[in-house]
Amino acid sequence: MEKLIITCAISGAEVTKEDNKFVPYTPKEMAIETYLACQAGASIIHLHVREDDGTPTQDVKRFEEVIKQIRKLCPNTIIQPSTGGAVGMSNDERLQPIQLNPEMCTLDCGSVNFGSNEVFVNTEDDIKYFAKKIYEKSILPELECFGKMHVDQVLRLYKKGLIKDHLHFSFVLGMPGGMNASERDFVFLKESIPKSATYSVAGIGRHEFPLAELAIKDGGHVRVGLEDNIYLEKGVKAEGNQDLVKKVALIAKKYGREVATPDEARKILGIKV
Ligand code: KMH
Ligand code: ZN
Repeated sequence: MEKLIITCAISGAEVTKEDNKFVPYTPKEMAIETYLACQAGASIIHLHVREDDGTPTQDVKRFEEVIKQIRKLCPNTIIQPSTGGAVGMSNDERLQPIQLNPEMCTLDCGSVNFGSNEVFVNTEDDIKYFAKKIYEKSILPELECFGKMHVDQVLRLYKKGLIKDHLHFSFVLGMPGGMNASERDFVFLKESIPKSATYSVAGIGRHEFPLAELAIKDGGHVRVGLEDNIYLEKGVKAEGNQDLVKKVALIAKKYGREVATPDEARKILGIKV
């Protein structure tokens, strides 16, 4: 089986230090969390940035500073800035980090209920706009799908040539308001994408590790991190992102999946080294 790409979503935009004190806010904290996660086996860092007080921001200058600090410790890690940002941000605000020409970034492929009274809005026109800007810079988008209709949305735009090869999906499952993370749901999604595509899973909360195990067995890839889940196991908080990455690496070992280095991940995803 192909080597396993582990992505670590170190911070997100919503989770706070009150939820888990290891959630990084400052550039230095982000660099240290990245370093430890990469030492544990992560080859991609899914990156949101924050102000020092934890407020989410898509400010390009803040991304630049965080990436500069990360690069000092992890020169070869794949950095995947979020273009999702936080609910309520404008499209151009969200797109700011692509100005830094990262190798990858996220592309959110549909709207979804978020929390109890918010909607994370990604209309078809928004997706087309993001895709155009991302492909203009030859960045590989990770296609964030919170449900089957988002996969269908990708395939419609792919047929029109607006979303292009290589297709790398991220199935973000188990979020209230999104699609469940059951085995049946997972199978439905992964059987819906073209054979030439790759996928990663991101299980939210208690779904993180069961979903990771399904993907590992199937030859898919995995995202973990404090953005998605703050617990190592029921009632035990992770003491940093590296705890979550280590746990996935152990599951991979159980199934004989080797963990990919950043350059191996680039090869699997068709990113030029
Ligand atoms: N924070 C969410 C509203 C992404 O990074 O592309 C959006 C998100 C998805 O986390
Ligand atoms: Zn994110």
